[in-house]
Amino acid sequence: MTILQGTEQEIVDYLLAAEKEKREVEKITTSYPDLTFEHAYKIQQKLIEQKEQEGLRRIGLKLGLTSKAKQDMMGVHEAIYGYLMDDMLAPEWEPLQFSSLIHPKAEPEIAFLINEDIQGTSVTAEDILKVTKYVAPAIEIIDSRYLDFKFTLVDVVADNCSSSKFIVGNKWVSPDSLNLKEIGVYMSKNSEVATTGTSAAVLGDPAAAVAWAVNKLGESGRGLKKGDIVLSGAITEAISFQPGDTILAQFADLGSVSFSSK
Ligand code: OOG
Repeated sequence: MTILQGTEQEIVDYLLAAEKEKREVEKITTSYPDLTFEHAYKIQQKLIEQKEQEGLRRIGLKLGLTSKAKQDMMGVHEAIYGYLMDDMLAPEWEPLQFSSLIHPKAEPEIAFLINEDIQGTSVTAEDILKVTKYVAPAIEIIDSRYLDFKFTLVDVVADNCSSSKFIVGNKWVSPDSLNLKEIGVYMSKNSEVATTGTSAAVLGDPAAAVAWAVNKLGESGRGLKKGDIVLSGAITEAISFQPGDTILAQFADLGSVSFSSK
């Protein structure tokens, strides 16, 4: 698994420039068709380190491609993960600046607030629930840096899994008080239902999805830290929006979360 040091840096610069300049770019596998999944995570790591050098802070993890439907669409059998940085957390009460994004889409997800460090390679959903202080309704805004949101698995992993912004609702509840596998969700755009789903779409159980990610991190001696937020993966398809739109995600037992774009 050798990749030229310069190539990694070149790709990181290319992706960060696209994000900062808010423009779509051709996917990296067009120029580097031999990149592997392992390379993609190395590039992602370097991209996150560069963001840290620029003053941003890691505040958690996000999962992607957790639903069977999305995995089938991409022809893969595994979920993916990326990092959440402090500038991605958007408050519910402030309009989201559309002009700061490229071609964003919204997805309803369940957020986990982790209350104890956890690391390992055989972590279970039960272990995750034990270290989760609260779960909360969330909307993730994905904004792939690639042209028309078209990419391969390698491209999307290198691009920190399309991470861009996220909004967490204000109802935080203990995971003991609900059945996380059966939370019905609908998401509306301007008060019309845009999509519906249930939390079981996330690898059968969002806590199992978080356990999957912890086990993946564990393979390279990493884990989750007390205070981390984890977005456990999209429960429905992603919905596009435009300036002026209001998106609301309503979760059974968990309340709602919404944002407006301007
Ligand atoms: C990749 C990220 C998707 C999810 O929850 O499935 C994602 C994409 O851009 O589709 O975050």
